[in-house]
Amino acid sequence: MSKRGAFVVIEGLDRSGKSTQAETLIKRLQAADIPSKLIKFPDRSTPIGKLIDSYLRSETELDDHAIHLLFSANRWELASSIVKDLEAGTVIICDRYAFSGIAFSASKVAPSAQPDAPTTTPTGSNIAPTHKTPPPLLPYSWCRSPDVSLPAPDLTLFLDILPEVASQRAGFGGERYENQEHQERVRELFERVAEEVEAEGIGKWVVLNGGLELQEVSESIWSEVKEVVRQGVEGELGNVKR
Ligand code: NYM
Ligand code: MG
Repeated sequence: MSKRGAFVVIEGLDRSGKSTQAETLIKRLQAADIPSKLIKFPDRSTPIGKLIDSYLRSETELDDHAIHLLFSANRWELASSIVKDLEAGTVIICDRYAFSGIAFSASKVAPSAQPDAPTTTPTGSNIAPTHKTPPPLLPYSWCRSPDVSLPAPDLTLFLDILPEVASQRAGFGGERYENQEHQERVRELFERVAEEVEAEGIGKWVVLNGGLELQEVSESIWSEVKEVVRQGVEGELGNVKR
């Protein structure tokens, strides 16, 4: 069996540098004459992607379940072309994937359940604000389901950055979910996703320091991918598991 292209996903919080790094990486692959393609989720160009874009800009309201399913459907729209490209030997660099879908949706909480809002007991006495994580709007396992069976990445690079650092970067706050509290919960959810991916043993999950200088991050990415993108992958493409 001939080798296929590697499926590499870059994940992280908003403003963690994913898009910049994905572009740098694809240029490097092209300069090395390695057949490669850059894709991004959400893909805002499709009809489903346009609904997602409008939701993220707060131009439309959608039920939390519905938007979650649309994000997943947006991946399913491209799933067969991803498989085709990988089998043809093309490396796929993917800016966000199903892991963002799980982490961003499963970290949603009801506005009234935001931490730090002092609550009042029936007797009128104030309860001190707690920093306990409020209950999620969508169960974690429900959030995972729609992406089950999608092609699984061979390698996921998580650009780790502290939410307080990300929130200081230019452009932060323009879209839904771009607030520090949500990003803190997203980061915790990503940790859970990472543990599960590692336990499944289907693809590799690597955490890289996204707080370094651009070039240092690019180099750390390159040292993780260079072998697999040059040599291709021997085994069959995996699937996202339940
Ligand atoms: N996002 C992204 C989700 O909530 N679910 C998903 O499945 C995906 C792929 O959309 N805040 C969120 C993460 C981001 C936002 O992504 C838009 P980007 O990479 O900023 O365009
Ligand atoms: Mg963003």
